[in-house]
Amino acid sequence: MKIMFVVPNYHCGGMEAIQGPLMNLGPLFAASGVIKAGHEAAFLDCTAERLDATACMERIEAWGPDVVGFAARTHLVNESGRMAKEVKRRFAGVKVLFGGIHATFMHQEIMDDHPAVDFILRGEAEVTTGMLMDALNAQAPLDSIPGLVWRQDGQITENPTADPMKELDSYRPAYHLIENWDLYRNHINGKRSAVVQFARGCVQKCRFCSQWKFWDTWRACSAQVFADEVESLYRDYGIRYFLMADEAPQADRETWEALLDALIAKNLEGAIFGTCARTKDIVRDHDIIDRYAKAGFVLMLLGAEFTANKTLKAANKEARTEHTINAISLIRGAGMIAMVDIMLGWNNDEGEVLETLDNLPALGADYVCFFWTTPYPWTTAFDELSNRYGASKDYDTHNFMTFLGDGVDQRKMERKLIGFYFLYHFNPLRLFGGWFRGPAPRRTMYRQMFTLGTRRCLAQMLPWLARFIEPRADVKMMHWCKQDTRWKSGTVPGKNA
Ligand code: B12
Ligand code: SF4
Repeated sequence: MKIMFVVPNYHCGGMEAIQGPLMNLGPLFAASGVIKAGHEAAFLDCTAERLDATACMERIEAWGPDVVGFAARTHLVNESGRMAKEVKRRFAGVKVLFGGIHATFMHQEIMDDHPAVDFILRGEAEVTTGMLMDALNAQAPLDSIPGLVWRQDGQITENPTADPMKELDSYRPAYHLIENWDLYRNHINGKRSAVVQFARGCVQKCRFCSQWKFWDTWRACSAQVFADEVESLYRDYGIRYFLMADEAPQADRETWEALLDALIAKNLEGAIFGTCARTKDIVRDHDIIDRYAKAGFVLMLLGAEFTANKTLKAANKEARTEHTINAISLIRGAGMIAMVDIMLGWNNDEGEVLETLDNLPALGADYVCFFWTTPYPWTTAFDELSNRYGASKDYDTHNFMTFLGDGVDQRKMERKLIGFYFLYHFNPLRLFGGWFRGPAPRRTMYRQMFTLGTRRCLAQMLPWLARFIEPRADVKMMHWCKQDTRWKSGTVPGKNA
C-alpha cells in the first residue's frame, strides 16, 4: 500500500518569515510507522514548494498513492479540506486521511464539514498509521485501530484513543523522504535547516496552550539516539541549523544533561540549535548554562507571553516577570540569544497592548516575537477568550497573526510594534552590545536577525519598497494577513499565483 503525506500550501508570515519554511515533522514521524509496517510512503510539502492545487494534484497523480494523508493543524485544516475534496473529485478510490493537533480535538467537526475525509487518526500516529495501512491492505475490520475515526456508508465511527507512546526511540522521522533539502534554508542565515524532536509534552498547563493536552505526558527519546540523528542530518544532508520541536526539552535535568553531553561529544562544527525553553528550567540550570552554548545552542526562545503578573496568573503561566528577567540574563550571559514570545490582546484591550510595549524593555531580551492571542477550541481558556472576542470558526486566520477580537485596532497597534522594533533595536547600547559583544555564534546570529527584522519592518511600513526587498508572499505579516481574503477563497498564493 502507498500513502502520500501532504502539507497544504499555507503562508501567513510570522515565524515562517523569520525561520523559513521548515518541514512539518508530524507526517515524517507518521511515515516512519508506515515504512516499518512494510508500506510505501512519500512526503509532499506544498508550503515549501509553493504548489497550488493543480500542481499538488499533478504530483499526487504521478506517484499514485492509495491513501493521501493531510496535515491538519488548525490554520491548515481548511486548505487540507479543499485539497481533500479535489483528491476525491479527481482520483476515484483514493482514501483521504487527516491527522495532527486540530484533527485530534476537532474530529467530529471535521467529519461534518469535510465530507471528503474518510479517516482521522487522533493523537500520535506512528503506530496507528501503520495499523491503518495494514488493515486497508487486508480489507480487515477497522475497529481495533486506536484513535481512528472513520466514515463508512455515511456512518461515522470513533474508536477509543491510544495511550501516549512510551518509547520514542523506535520511531524516528523519515527524513530520507525529503528530496530537496534546499527548500529548507532558514531566512536567518540561509543554511539548510531541520526541525528535530527530542522530547514530547510539557509539565505545565498554561490555559491558552494546546501542547500539554495533546502529548499528555512528558517523555524523551534517548540522548544517544537523538545525537546520532543530528549527526546524520549534519553529515548526510548538510544541515547546519536545527530547530527543536520540543515544548520543554529541559524538563528533566538528568535527561537534558545527557543530551548536552552527547551533542558536545559529537563536536559538529558550525551546527547551531534553536529551542524553546521554560524559564524555570533555565533558572534551575544556572550552573550548567555554559554547557548549553558548548553543545551548539544559540537561539533560546522563552515563552514570556505577558509582562503583567496578573495576566500571567490568569493564564496559569508558572513563571513571573522577575523569573523571566533572570532567565534572559542567564541566557545572554552564557553567550546565547534570548528571544521571547509575547502574546497580545488577551483582554481584548488596546491599553493593555501599549502597556506591554512600555514594560517590555525591562525584560532585557535580545528579540521579541509578537503573537495575537488565539483561542483554540479545546484549550481551557477557550470559553473565556471566545466570550471576549466572539466565537470564530474562521480557522484560516487562527494563526497568531490575526486578532479575532474587536477591542484592538490591529493595524494601528502593529504600527506601534514596528515603532517599538526600531526604538528598541537602534538603541546605541543595544546595537553595540548585540553586534560586537559575546562569542562569535551569538554576534553573527544577532546581526543576521537584526538585518532580517529591519528589512521585514521596512517592507511592512513601506509596501512599495516590499516589492523590491521582500517579493515573497510569506513575509506578509500580521494585519496584512487579516486583509488578504485569498485564504478563504482557496487560492492561497502559490507557485503559479
Ligand atoms: C517547529 C514549529 C514551527 C516551524 C515549522 C513549521 C512546520 N512546517 O511544522 C515554524 C517556525 C516555521 C512554524 C510556523 C508556524 N507555526 Co508552528 N510550531 C512548531 C512546533 C514548535 C513544532 C512542530 C512539530 O514539529 N511538532 C512535532 C510533531 C511530531 O508533532 P505533530 O505535528 O503534532 O505530529 C504528530 C501528530 O499530530 C500526528 N500527525 C501530524 N500530522 C499528521 C498528518 C497525518 C496524515 C497523520 C496521520 C498524523 C499526523 O503524528 C505526529 C507524530 O505522532 C509546534 C509546537 C509543538 N511543539 O508541536 C508549533 C505549532 C505547530 N505551530 C503553530 C502555529 C500556530 C504556527 C504558525 C501559524 C505561527 C506563525 N504565524 O508564525 C506558523 C505556520 C507556518 C505554516 N506555514 O504552516 C501551532 C499550531 C496550533 C494549532 N492548533 O494548530 C503550534 C502547535 C504551536 C502552538 N503554540 O500552539 N512552526
Ligand atoms: S510552558 Fe509552553 S508548552 Fe508548556 S503548557 Fe505553557 S505554553 Fe504550553
